[in-house]
Amino acid sequence: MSTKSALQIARAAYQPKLPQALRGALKTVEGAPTQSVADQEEVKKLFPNTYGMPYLKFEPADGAPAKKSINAGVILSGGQAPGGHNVIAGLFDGLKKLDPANKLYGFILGPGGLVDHNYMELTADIIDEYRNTGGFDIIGSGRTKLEKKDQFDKGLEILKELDIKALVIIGGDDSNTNACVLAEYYKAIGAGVQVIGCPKTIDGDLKNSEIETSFGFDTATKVYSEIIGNIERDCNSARKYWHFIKLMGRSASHVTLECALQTQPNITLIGEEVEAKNQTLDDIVTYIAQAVADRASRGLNFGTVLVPEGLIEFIPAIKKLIAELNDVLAANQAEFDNVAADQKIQYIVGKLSAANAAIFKSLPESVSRQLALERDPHGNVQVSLIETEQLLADMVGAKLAAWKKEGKYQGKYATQHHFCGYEGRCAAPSNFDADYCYSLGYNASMLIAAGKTGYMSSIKNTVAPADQWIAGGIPITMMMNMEKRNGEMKPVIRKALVELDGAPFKEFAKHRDEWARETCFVYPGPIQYFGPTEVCDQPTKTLKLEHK
Ligand code: FBP
Repeated sequence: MSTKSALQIARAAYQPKLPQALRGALKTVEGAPTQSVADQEEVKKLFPNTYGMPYLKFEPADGAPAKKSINAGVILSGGQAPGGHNVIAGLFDGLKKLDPANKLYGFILGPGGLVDHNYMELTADIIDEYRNTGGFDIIGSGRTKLEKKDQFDKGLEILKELDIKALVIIGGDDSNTNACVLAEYYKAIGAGVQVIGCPKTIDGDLKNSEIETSFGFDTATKVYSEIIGNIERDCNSARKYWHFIKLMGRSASHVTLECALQTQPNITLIGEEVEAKNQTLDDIVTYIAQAVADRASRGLNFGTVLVPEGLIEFIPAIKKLIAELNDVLAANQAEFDNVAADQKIQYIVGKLSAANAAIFKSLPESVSRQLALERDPHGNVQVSLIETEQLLADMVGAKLAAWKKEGKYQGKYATQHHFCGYEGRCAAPSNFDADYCYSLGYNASMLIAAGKTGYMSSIKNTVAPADQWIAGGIPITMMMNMEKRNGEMKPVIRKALVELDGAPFKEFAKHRDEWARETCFVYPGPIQYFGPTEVCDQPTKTLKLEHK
């Protein structure tokens, strides 16, 4: 048995809070039938058995709590997010409440575990070791894409063997899209297996009118904000560096925006705004350089810059390049696979339009390789591996040097670079995430008891205290639209990007000029697990502003 820290020992005793409706007997209230967010006809055709189902809400009821004998399986899919263990603990406790004989099986290392029949039974002893801890190490996670019929059939073999009648997939937009396809398939063939999704991702981009936030966003942004605050304090003490800090979040800039609201850095880039303003890389560099020069003119040769991980994909010219790269790779996959490794880049350049080929060649080689060659199994560019913070810091330095020659800038410019990513994904969940995740998991067991499939576990009203949270289920097809993937139109959950007319962005935009000019840093400090509620139990600023 591994040695535990004092915090781990104290934290194990924490009892996560549940919404009122999940604390005893409950009844299921059906709402209006749903429609997909767009492309209704196409989505309906692809999901004839799970399209149009109603919203569900659980309400407290009189009488004895429900009973149901059923074994379930659980999968952790995609990137780690704080609170995953509590989803599993909540699911386990809910299943045992339904019938102490119910069993929960975990599939090892993500969706691949289902296909490869790699599993373990999760018993009370194991679950107790992981309550309120960060990480996904209880069963591990993976990015295998569950999308083919033979994978579904292989999975069904083991589900039948273990007498599993319900599967809970804990994942982001891609994984829940796959959960939905799986639910549809099992329903269509009468497999008798329910599939329920849970909204996970630190990126915060799996949300909509019914899913207020994905779990992990709260804890990860608090960890990053602590680190940024510490850097800001160092920056304001030494007064000699510009710190460029890249923040995780593959596509949307929610993580960066939330951290900016918490720490008030000098400059924050928001990918969605870059795209809306049709900015080039040079526009971004000029914007930062001007802020640096302005502060230097007042003797302030230091500051902090927040850079969202997905920035590069939002620069319109690069977005167009990536779209053409995707089409080129999809159309020529077989031939491309046979091209020698050192010829691949040349091969791609030869297939691109002249405009995109020129942009491609202008990028540093490390960036162009990432864009063209190193995709994850879902076809996503692995932006966490692109050193945008270094690229921007260097380009700003070059611009300032040119301005110095022209006599437009006098100042000192020295930089430091940081990447806040993996250090936040497995942190011990904040009270918010501990409660939210446990509720999501427990709620999933109630959706199973209600016989539902193709639903995502939903907990709403999350800015209120936990006992007032609203538990229920949202049909996953409701979140779908059609998008181009690997050269083909596919049904996928629509990603939630930062809305430029939304309250969090507007709040940031109201203050950013002052934050750039002055030094308005805020130092949030570390997550607190014990103490006054205003210190320990606050949801993110994003959530509060969105639900003001
Ligand atoms: P999910 O969408 O699977 O939750 O992953 C989020 C994320 O942490 C992104 O922010 C990041 O770009 C990516 O995973 C990194 O992936 P990997 O863990 O494979 O390096």
